[in-house]
Amino acid sequence: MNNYVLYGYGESVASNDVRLAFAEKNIPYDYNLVRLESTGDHLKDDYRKLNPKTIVPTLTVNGKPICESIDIMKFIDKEHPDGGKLLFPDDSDKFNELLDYLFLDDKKDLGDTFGTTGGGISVPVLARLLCKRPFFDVLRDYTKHGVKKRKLIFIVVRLLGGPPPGLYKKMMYFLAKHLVYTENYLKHGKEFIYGDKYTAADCLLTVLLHRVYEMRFYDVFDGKMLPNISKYWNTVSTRPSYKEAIIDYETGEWKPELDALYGDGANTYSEILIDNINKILNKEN
Ligand SMILES: N[C@@H](CCC(=O)N[C@@H](CS)C(=O)NCC(=O)O)C(=O)O
Repeated sequence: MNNYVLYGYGESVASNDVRLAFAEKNIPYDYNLVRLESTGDHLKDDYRKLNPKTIVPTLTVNGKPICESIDIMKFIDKEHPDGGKLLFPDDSDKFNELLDYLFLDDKKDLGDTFGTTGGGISVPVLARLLCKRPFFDVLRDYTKHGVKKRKLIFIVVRLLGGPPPGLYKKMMYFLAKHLVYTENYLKHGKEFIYGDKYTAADCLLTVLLHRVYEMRFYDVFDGKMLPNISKYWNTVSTRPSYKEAIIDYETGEWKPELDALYGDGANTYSEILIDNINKILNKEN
C-alpha cells in the first residue's frame, strides 16, 4: 500500500483539482497545509526541495514527489483503476484539448485558457494576503520564486496592493469568453463536460466554477444568461466530493479578505463581466 502525502493549500485551484480527484476515487491520503501569499511557506527551502517550482500541490508517494496537479491525477488514476471508473478514460485529441483548456498551466499567460483565468480573477484576494507581509520580505522571497514569470507579477501586486490597472478589467473579458465557450460546449446536453461519465475534466471545471462563485460572480449561476453552466454547476456542486475536497479544506484566510473587498455583496466587477458576456452572446446570435 502506497503512503500518500499531499502538500496543498485550501483555496488553491490546482490543489482543489487533486483533492477532488482523490475524493472522487475514494482514496485516503495525509495532508500538509502549505500557506502561500500570507506567509510565503511555499518559497522556503524545505518545500522547494520537494517542488523546485515552489508551487502547490505536490504529492509524495513513499517519500518521492510528483509535482504537476495533472500528473498527480493521472498517477492516482492509473494506480487505482477502480473497476474501470477512470478519470482519464481515453487519450484522444478531443479529451486532451479539453484538459489543456481547463488545466492551470503555469507556462501560459493569465487568461489564455479557462484554466489560467482562475488565477487571474483571484488577484484582488492574493494582493490583500501578500499585503499582510512587509514589502521587503515579499521582495526577498519572490525573487526566488521557481516560476520565472511569477516573480515580478507578485512583487508588483504587493507594491500596488491590488491588480495592476486595467488587468482585472481585462480578466473580465477573458472570463466572459471562457464562460461562453463552456456554455456552448455544454450544449451537447450530456450530464458532464466530456459526456455521460464524470472525468478529470469535471474535476478541473468544477474547481474553476467554484473559483468564479467564490469570487462572488453570482449572476453567472442564476440560470438566465448561461443556463447550461447553471445546470452543470448544480450537478457537480451537489456531489459529495465538492464538500469533501473543496469546502472542508478551506483555510479561512480568504473569507475575511473577500468580505473586506465586497462586504456581503457581489464582486464589484460583476456588471463588467455580465456586460462582456452579453456582448459575446449577442455577437453569436
Ligand atoms: N501547473 C501547476 C500550477 C500550480 C499552481 O500554479 N499553484 C498555485 C496555487 S493554485 C500556487 O502554488 N501559487 C503560489 C505561487 O505561485 O506563488 C499545477 O497544476 O500543479
